[in-house]
Amino acid sequence: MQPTVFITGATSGFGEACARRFAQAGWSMVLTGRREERLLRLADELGGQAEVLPLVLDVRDRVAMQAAIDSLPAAFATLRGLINNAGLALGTEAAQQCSLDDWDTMVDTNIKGLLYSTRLLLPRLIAHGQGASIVNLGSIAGNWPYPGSHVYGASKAFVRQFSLNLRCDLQGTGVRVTNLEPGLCESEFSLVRFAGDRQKYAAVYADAQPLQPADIAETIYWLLNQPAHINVNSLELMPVTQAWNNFAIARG
Ligand code: NDP
Ligand code: 8X3
Repeated sequence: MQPTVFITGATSGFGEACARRFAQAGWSMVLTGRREERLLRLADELGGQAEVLPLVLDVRDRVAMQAAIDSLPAAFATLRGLINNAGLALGTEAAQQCSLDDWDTMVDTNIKGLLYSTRLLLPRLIAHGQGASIVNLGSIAGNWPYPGSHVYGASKAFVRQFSLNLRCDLQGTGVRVTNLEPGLCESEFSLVRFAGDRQKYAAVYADAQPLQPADIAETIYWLLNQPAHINVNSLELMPVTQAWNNFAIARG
């Protein structure tokens, strides 16, 4: 039987790249996201390589998540992998200028959505036991502060601590947990962050040689294929062109 993986947010960026990488290796997969047309097109495209179950789902909808997961076909009774990838940043304005609605959306998606998929799928990962893996998409924004990161960065700091805490509770089950913490990576992430502004989106990546979604997918594939006795607790990666800058000092 082929190994199985459940990927949240498979309609673009890292999630889509993971779907392609795992399909190439013949893994069975559940792919989720809100944009139905994209999801079905991807499932159709990859369906020749692997067993693909597309689920149109909003990770913020706890009732729908529970219903969909409860109804998973028998082939997904046990899961080898969960890639908690669905997430977003909204805006880069200073905290004192930005919208509470945006903060709600980031908390509901990046924190609560990830909690729902994790809790609802844990029994299936534990049923698989040794070798099962959860990869949570953290970020460098959860490790390092920068202006305009406020709730986005804080949501990723939550994901980091939750990932480490999960490891304690899962000890003895064989289930591994990794918090993956990428830096600048070219995807629709910045299009979403800048509310569809293509100029701002392009400026983020211009001449920067950012990471690419395929780089992240390859890293996640590597993580899920490490020998079963190894747990990579956290893994931070950046493009070579990205580094830290000075502390800021307000003068006058
Ligand atoms: P994309 O915007 O390309 O992809 C985000 C994915 O999340 C989409 O498939 C989107 O699908 C899905 N998603 C968003 N909200 C929801 C929701 N409420 N319910 C279900 N799915 C949802 O961004 P990336 O691929 O770059 O980002 C993936 C993850 O990686 C995010 O958690 C992000 O915070 C993190 N990350 C990104 C970095 C980057 O520089 N790009 C760096 C570090 C971390 P749909 O809209 O169809 O629902
Ligand atoms: C995305 C990376 O640096 O834009 O998580 O916050 S960053």
